[in-house]
Amino acid sequence: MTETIISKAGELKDLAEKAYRGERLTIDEGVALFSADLPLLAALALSRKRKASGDTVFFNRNFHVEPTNICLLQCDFCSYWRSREHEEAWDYDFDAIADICRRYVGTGVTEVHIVGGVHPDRDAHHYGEMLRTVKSILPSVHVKGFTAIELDYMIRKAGFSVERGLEFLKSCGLDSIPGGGAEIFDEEVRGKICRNKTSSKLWLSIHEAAHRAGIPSNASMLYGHVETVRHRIEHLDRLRRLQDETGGFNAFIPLKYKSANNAMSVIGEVSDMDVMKTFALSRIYLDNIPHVKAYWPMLGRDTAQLALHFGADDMDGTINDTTKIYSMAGSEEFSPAMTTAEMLALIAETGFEAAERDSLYNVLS
Ligand code: V47
Repeated sequence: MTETIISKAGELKDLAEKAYRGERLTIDEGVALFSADLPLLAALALSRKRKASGDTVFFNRNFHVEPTNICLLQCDFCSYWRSREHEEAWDYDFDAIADICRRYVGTGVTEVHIVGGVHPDRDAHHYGEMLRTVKSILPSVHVKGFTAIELDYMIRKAGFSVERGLEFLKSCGLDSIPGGGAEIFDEEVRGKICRNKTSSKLWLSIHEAAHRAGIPSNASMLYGHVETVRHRIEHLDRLRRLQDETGGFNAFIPLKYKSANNAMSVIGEVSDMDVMKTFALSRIYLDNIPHVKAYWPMLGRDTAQLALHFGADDMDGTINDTTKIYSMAGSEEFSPAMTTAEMLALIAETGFEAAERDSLYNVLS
């Protein structure tokens, strides 16, 4: 028994030294390092974060537009989707979206994040018009819009190839693509939690096509449900391989499964310790994605602060109470909204230096 522990400690020491030197870990090494204790993982992740962004922690001023919660896919982990007939379903027309955007004219907001359900009737022409509406009201605001899942459906429905569809949406005002819809890339796990969803291969190929078309993107991972640690590291590995080819990912967002009000609630939620280990491994393993995001509306403010000590260097934005995805799934942040002053104070409290950024991580004065 003692011998096993000593030999494991020896193996972890070698791995920790390798990670500290900034060398690439293999999948097996990533899985092994996950079993290291928290202080070691925090130290390694922080050293990697400091090499990427020094003491800076980024945030932006943003809001969300969630055009509809009507969704064909009906994923088991999702608390947000409703059928068309449901009394809690919503489906905004362009006037409603224009009204939301008008609230932000002259406020200093730099980004709108558009994400919603896969509505059966909507194609890329519809969303192109939506992008034009947003840009007609907020011409200089960066539109980070539509997960690869939404894009897959709307582009096919319009009869476009992926390349042509992306080019069309870019011409209508799409500036970048958010990281959603990746869930977990293992197809067997995907079959258990989101069986109707676009495959992992297609998710990756849409991001690849976007990068080649000059549209940067983010990537996410939904974890803490029925997957194993190996599935998580394999997920990171596929992202790392694509990033080697294209360099188009700006940020990675680990998203802990939140269990309220959905078909998988019985699973419950993983501990904060698991959350911190996942942040650390994300930072250590993804040596080529510059930013790791602690998405505070999902984590809650305190846990997001803690994640900054485990490799995260970005808090996402001020949000202004415009997203429902996480509050519907049971997040502590029921109406997520922060003023810039609150965001600055939250980051300052952690000992890091806050920097307001644009959507491409240029620091704004
Ligand atoms: O893909 C849905 C997740 C994602 C639950 O790119 C859930 O900057 C946990 O990706 N528990 C969409 N997670 C949101 C997203 C995102 C968020 C913030 C910033 C960015 C960015 C992207 O939300 C979905 C899914 O993985 N999600 N339901 C749930 N119950």
